[in-house]
Amino acid sequence: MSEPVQTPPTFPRRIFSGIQPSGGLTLGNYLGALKRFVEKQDEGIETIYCLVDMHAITVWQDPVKLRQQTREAAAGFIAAGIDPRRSILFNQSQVTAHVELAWIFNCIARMGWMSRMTQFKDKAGKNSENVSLGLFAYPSLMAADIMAYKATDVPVGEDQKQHLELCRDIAIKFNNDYKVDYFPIVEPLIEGVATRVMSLRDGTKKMSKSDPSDQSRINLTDDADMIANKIRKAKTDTDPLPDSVEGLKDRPEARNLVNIYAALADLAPAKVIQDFAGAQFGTFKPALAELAVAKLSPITGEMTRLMKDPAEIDRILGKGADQADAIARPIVDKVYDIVGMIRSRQV
Ligand code: AQP
Repeated sequence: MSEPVQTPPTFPRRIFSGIQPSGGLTLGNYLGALKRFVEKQDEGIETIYCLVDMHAITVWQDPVKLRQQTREAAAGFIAAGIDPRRSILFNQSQVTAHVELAWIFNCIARMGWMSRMTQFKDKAGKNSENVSLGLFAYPSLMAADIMAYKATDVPVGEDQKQHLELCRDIAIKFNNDYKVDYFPIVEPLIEGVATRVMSLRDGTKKMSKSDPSDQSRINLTDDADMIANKIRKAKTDTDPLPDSVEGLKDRPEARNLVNIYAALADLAPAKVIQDFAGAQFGTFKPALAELAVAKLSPITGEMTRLMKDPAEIDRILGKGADQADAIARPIVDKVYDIVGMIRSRQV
């Protein structure tokens, strides 16, 4: 007799994503992640968003600044449209299920898998002997962040694609090793024209909050003059804008500015090129600066207002952590059971 065919379980759709409070939020974080987080919330799917402070300390963080940056990031989320009544918003360290599951995943993930992570190689550079063990294990904690909620969909920028593939590998290996269908296999949601916003100083490098040059990025806390000034000074070539997107192929800086414009205006890059075909940067940059200020100023203003009441931000994060814990705790407790740990304390 043939074996009965097992249909894999279906998992309810749940969205999880996070941002490190390792500096101020950038335009890259906004267009590649935050703006998308708001769209997902507005689609009515359950959304869980996390300020991943445990990830942030994989690189040294000043404790006073870390607290400040975490509150500022929370303010950025809310100002950008995350509604704590409709999404769960919290900081990672308040929900211990993340690190507990990360340890178990450290025992599932293979050294070879981790060694292939390009973000580790980029961040460690020539100094790999001297970076923290946490930086190496970062993708395992990221997999735990997602799997602690059995999240099915993870909106991220392009740079996180490899980490999500690793998350899938860990979930598959866990399910196989323990002969269970316990964890879903996540789908990365890498969508839109701004999945990789590049540095304003070098169109081949990702815009990053930890880049030593503040001129390389637009921060969500920058005022209108700073935004306009950074865009005016952004590196470009000397040619006018082409009349088709193909003409941007070998022009990384020009392509970056066109993509930023398109993402901010919710237009296709082809439409932006159609509107600005043949324009010099002397014309395009002021238009981009005007658009960026119009889109970002309301967020900056709201962030400034929210930051005046840090106790309220802490209250929102605490309430979100309670809600997150209520989902993650039973999921991680069941993992202990699956792997064979005795859990006999009376609580
Ligand atoms: N330049 C970018 N373009 C598009 N998306 C981006 N993201 C980050 N930079 C860009 C997306 O933002 C989310 C949160 O990222 P993160 O802060 O957790 O870590 P990161 O990707 O390492 O971002 P940074 O700014 O480069 O941080 P540092 O400098 O601290 O390492 C992710 O979805 C990411 O894809």
